[in-house]
Amino acid sequence: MNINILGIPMDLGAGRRGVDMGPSALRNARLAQRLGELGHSVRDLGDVPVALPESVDKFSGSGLDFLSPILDASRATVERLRALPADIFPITIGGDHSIAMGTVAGNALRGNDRGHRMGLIWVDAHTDFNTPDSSPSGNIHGMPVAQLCGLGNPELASLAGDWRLRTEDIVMIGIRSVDAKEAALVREHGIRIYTMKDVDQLGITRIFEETTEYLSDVERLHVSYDADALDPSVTPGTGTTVPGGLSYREGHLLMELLCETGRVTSMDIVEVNPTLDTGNKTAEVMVEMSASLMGLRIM
Ligand code: 6HN
Ligand code: MN
Ligand code: MN
Ligand code: MN
Repeated sequence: MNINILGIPMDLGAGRRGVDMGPSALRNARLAQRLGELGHSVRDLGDVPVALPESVDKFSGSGLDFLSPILDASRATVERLRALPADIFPITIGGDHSIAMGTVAGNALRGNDRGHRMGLIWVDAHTDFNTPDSSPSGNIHGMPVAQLCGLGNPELASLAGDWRLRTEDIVMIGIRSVDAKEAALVREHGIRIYTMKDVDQLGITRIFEETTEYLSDVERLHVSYDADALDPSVTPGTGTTVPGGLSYREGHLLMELLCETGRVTSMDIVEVNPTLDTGNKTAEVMVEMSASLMGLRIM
C-alpha cells in the first residue's frame, strides 16, 4: 500500500501544552520505518503549519479559545488530504484530537468534491461530542465529532462545505468519560457507543463484528485512535488519562481485526504528549498499534 504520513502539531485544542510534540515523538519511534518494514511504500509529507499559542490571540475567534488558528490549521489539513490520490492511505499524526475535524473532512473530500459517505471508528476514552454550549472545559479537542456532524460552531462544521458526517456512521469504542450534557447529546443523536463495560462484557471480537456489520454501507472507513483509549499503564503520555482503559492486547486485537477486513482507508494517531510520557513509551505503543492496522502479523 502507498502510505502518506502527515503531521499536525496542534495543541491549541487541548488544555495542556506538549501534545504539539506528538508528531516528532511518533517519527522518533520510527513510524515510517516500521510501516516500510511491512512492505508498504511510505512517504512523509511533513507537517501542516499550526500557530504557536504564544504567537496568537487566544480570543481572536467568536467565543471559542484559539478558534481562528484551529480553523486555519484544519483548513490546511483538508486541502492537503483532499489533494491526495484515491489509492493513498493517509496516516495523520497529532496533535490533539481537534485535528480530526480536518482529517475526517479532508479524507471525505478526497476524490469526490461533494464528499464520500464516511464511516468513523472513534477509539477513545472520551466521546469528544461536546459543543461550545455543552463543554465544561471549552477545549475544542472535546468537540470534533459533534462538529463533523454539523453541530456547534458553523465555521468548524463546514470545513468540507456542505458535507456532514452522518450520526449513524459513527462507532465509538473504549468510552469511559463523558460529560453530563455531552452524554445527553450522544444519546439524542443515537451514536453507537461501546463503553469499557461493553468491552469487559462482550469482548473486542464481538464489538468488532457488530461494528463492521453496523458500518457495512459506508464508502470509506476512518479510524481515529486517541492514545487515552488505552489504559494509562500502557500509554501514560497523554493529557486526559482515565483509569480502566483498553489493554495492550485489546488495542492490538481491534487493529488486527480491522486490518483483515481490508476496508479501512485512513487513520489518525492523536493525543501523544511526550512531556507527560515515560521515555517515549506512548509513541512507541501507538506506532505498534498503527503497524497492526497496516498488516503486522505475529507469524
Ligand atoms: N480528548 N470531555 C472533556 C472535555 O474537555 O470536553 C475531555 C475531552 C478530551 C478530548 O482527549 O481528545
Ligand atoms: Mn479524543
Ligand atoms: Mn480522549
Ligand atoms: Mn487531551
